[in-house]
This record gives sequence, C-alpha cells and structure tokens, in this order.
Amino acid sequence: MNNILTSDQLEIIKGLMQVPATISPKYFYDAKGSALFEDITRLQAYYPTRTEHAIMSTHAPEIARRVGASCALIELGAGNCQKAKALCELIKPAHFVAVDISEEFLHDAVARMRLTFPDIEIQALAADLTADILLPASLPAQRRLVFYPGSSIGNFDPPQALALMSRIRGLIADDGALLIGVDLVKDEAVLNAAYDDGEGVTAAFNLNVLDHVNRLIGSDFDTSQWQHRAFFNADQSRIEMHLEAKSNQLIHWRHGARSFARGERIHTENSYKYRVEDFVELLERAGLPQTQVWTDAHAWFAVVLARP
Ligand code: AVJ
Repeated sequence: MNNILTSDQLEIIKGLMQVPATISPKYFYDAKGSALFEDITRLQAYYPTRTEHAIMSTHAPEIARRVGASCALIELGAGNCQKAKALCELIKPAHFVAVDISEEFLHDAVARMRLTFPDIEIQALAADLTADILLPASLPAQRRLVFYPGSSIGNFDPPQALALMSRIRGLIADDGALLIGVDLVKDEAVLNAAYDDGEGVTAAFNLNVLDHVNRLIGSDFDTSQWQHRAFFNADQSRIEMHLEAKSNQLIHWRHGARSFARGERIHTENSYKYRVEDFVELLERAGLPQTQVWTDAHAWFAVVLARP
C-alpha cells in the first residue's frame, strides 16, 4: 500500500480528530449499509418512505398533469432506481439520468431500467451533490425535471440546502422544475422512534459505519464497544445520530490514533426537519418561487413541485 491518502481517507481522519468527532453520513452506504437502509425504509417506525410513496400515489394524476410528458428526468441519489421506475411509468419522460455517488450500485439499476423502458434514453452519472453536477451534454436543456425524493435534503444543513437548491435551479431552464420530498417537523416521539426503532435496525445501520471506516482507513473500531444514540434537537430542528463509546478506548489507524472516553460521542448524521413554509421560503430564495405542495393527512411529509 502506498502512503498517499485518498480524499475519503483524509476526510474521515480529519473528522475523527475533531472534538467532538464526526463521520460523514455518506460513509453509511457500503453494500451492507445500503441493504440496512432498505430494511429501515420498510420499518413501521420509519414513516418517511411509505408516507412519501402514499403522497405520490394519491396525487399521481395531478403530478403527471403538472409535469407533462416527454421531459428530461434527472434523479439525484437514484440508488436502486425504484422511485424513478414509478415516476417514469407515470410521466413517461424522453430522457432519464440517474445520479448517485455510488457508481457500481447505479450500473445494475440503470441496466434494469433500460430493459423496462426501451423507449427512454437512459444514462448513469456518478456525482457528489456537494460539488457541481455536470450533466451529459446530450441531455436536452428544455423541460428538465430534477427529482430528489426521500428527504435526502435533510442531511444538508439549511445553508448547504439553499446552496444545493440554487445549483439545481442552475441545472434547469425557465421551463424546468424540481420535484422534492421533504420530511416535516412533528411530534418528537414520532421522530425519535423513526431513528431509534425497537428492532435495532437503525442501530445496526449506524454502527456499521465503523466497520466501513475500518476498511477505508485501516482503523480498529470494535462495534461492540459503541452504542447508537438518536434524538430530536428542537433548537436545530434536526434528528442527530451519534455513536457513544461504552468504554475508554484508543483507536488506531495508519499513522494515527485517538482516544475516546466512555460516554464520548462520534456525530454521524443530521436529518433536518422543515416546516412547509420555511422550506417554501428556501426554494424561493434559491430561485424556485412557484411551488405546489402535497402532504399526507398527518402533515408528516411533503412532496413539493417547484419552478422558477
Ligand atoms: C436517507 C438521509 C433521508 O435522514 O431519514 C434513516 C437516513 N438515517 N435512518 C433520513 C437515515 C437513519 C435518511 N436519509
């Protein structure tokens, strides 16, 4: 092995040296983490996935009518393309670009999409949403629809979320649109249960990041010495996930080490929850002032169609 650190290794080591330590939520998604996340989306306690799906199904005809046929669909964080499949059936786009950070994951999903939709021009694009998104030059500039489901926007703090919405505005022309799923502020007990389920699936998902980090930087975290913590921080309007040390320990990696005291935490994720009016204001500030909002009966989740 050579001595040059990759940007992922540098980012992880920098985060581990911070006080309090942090690990970016993007490292949750190795093969096991992606499978655990899929398990989370099927949990009774984890309402976002099924609630978003119900909103989209209930309002499918209206969404289809407002979006129109033959657009160029761009899904951010496409993953297994399950949500894109449903949307493609509904709106019949002419083009589809699946964007995700994990390239291998995308390729199988995109191959399946091509078989299902032989008439749609389909492309896969590996991109990090915190940087500029360079769309294929062959993609028509007109009638683009950016689809960003699942409340993935929740991982960004509000200034970063505004920056991403502004960059999305830059990807579309005046006739384009954004269709986005956003998780809403609600009863704390509902929020806390969604991120600390009784079956321990979210705990396993959170702890798995340590095994992934071990592989990425050669560290020696022992997951049995850490525990899952998740709670709503009302001041910041976000769920926070942390890993808490069960004992005093010294963690080593190549050319480095750090001690953690019992009870000390590594911050692994923020998941911001919005009030509809605040999110609509954020979209306005990003240059997407024309909004249509659909929610469920409890107003737990919102699907927003936003235009310049
Ligand atoms: C994929 C970021 C939308 O914040 O709800 C689920 C990730 N973390 N349970 C979320 C997650 C713990 C999820 N997002």
